[in-house]
Amino acid sequence: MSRLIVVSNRVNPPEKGGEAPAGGLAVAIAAALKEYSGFWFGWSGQTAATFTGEVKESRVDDVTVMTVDLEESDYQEYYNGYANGTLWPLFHYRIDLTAYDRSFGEGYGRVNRRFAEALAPLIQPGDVIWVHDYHLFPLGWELRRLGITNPIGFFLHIPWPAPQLLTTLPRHRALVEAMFHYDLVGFQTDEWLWAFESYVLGEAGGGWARDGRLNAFGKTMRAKVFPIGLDVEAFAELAASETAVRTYDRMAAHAAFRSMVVGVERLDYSKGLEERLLGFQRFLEDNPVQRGKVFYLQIAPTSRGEVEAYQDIRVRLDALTGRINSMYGDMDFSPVRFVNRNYRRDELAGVYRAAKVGLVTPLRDGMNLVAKEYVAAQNPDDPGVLVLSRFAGAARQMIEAVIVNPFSHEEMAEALKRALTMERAERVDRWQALMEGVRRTDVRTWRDAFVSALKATREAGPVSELPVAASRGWRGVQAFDLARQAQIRDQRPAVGRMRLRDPGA
Ligand code: GDG
Repeated sequence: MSRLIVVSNRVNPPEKGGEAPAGGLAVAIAAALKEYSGFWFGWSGQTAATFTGEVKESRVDDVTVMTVDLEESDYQEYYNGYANGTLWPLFHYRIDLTAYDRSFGEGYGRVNRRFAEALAPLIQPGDVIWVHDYHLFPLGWELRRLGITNPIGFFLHIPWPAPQLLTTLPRHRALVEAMFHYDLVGFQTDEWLWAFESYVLGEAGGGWARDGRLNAFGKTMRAKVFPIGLDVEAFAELAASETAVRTYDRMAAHAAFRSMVVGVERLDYSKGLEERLLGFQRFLEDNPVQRGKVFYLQIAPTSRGEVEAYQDIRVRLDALTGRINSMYGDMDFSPVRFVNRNYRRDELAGVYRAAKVGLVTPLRDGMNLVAKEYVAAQNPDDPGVLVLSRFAGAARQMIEAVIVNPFSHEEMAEALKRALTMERAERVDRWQALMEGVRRTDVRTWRDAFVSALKATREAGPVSELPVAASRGWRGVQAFDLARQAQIRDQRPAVGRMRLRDPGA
């Protein structure tokens, strides 16, 4: 069996029930690597005075990891700079927060070269390489420059922006050209794939080959959708653990007769925390009868605290929380609890289960694993309700959630009311449909689909036929847009078509 080499910026497999903050990416990759031979390569999280390229090998929770340290300037320019100061906001549709600084771009290119130089000697014939996320767009190109001919795939965990946004980025063409040095590029949803294809066709003058691959910059690659999922079994184990049960009991006892609404995410402007608080405030305003009966717990550990835009949100959220609590609180009760700290995953499972509503309302999100975790943690006989933003990739799959527009305080307030007053029969029906989807598209399905598509793309050989000329240019994009929209409409069952029991039946 060929080895699988996973490459991502940070290499941080979550330790069992560990305290370490685990992003969705880390959780998903660790689960994927446990069943394949191979290793996980990337940055150690440490900085050194100068870059040595020395690779350190270790084993964490059954996963072999190979790491390199970076220089302090690498960390500032590549990680805090280009990756999290430029690409993250731009790819989450926040050009107002996007920093365009030449040194960031240079640091980004340098680190990708360094990664490639440190990784190339570890690659053997037959290895399959899987690169993850926006920190490493040019890595495939750099590996090719060093003569690596193995299959290389790339998966983007975050959204791909519409061409109108991407073209604001200096050297956007080079970024897209880099994607054509991979054999396969995966996106979370059809929406992000569609945005990518629009750029390729409209801006880069590319087209489709007859076998469905994309052709541009004199190269051919395949782009496809692979929605990421949960490690459902591991999560079920966590949810049944002693700590989860203890946390559940503690939360349930503490809530007493009140209903708990929960939100869990890294403190990030893309997650819509301010809009969520305003939506909750509106809910209390519009529903006096609910005041004192509901409280909202937001768990939001600090993330990327050295990037300016991240320091600002904390201050604004504290102020907003204080305002709502002073308006709607009582001597012995605060309607909002905002906790800026990290919890263990097994504790989170208990908290999810104790919450009547899981409020997952990002302004833009590649997928969102919290939505899936919330569903997986529920009691099948008396499940809570998932309120989900239409702008999370997860909303393309989880249509049985209560779907909201997080920019509308009214819609958020109505969704909360609906979720908190929903009859048990409807909650059970919705949950069953959601859970079936969470199980069907778990992390194993995602990993196996990606790895086998990567191997198949390589086996398909070079494309001998010319691109389909008619699809080129902006005229082609317009025709393509219409065709794609029709396709999406046909594929997505309308929420109204969902078969639910009559309330109260
Ligand atoms: C990126 C994309 C995509 C949160 N607080 C704590 C904690 N978490 C864990 C959650 C969940 C993970 O972090 C967050 O995953 P998400 O998917 O929601 O979001 P991102 O971190 O932005 O992940 C995203 C994902 O990659 C995978 O492709 O879905 O769209 O942005 O697992 O439980 N974990 C612990 N303590 C906390 O306080 N231990």
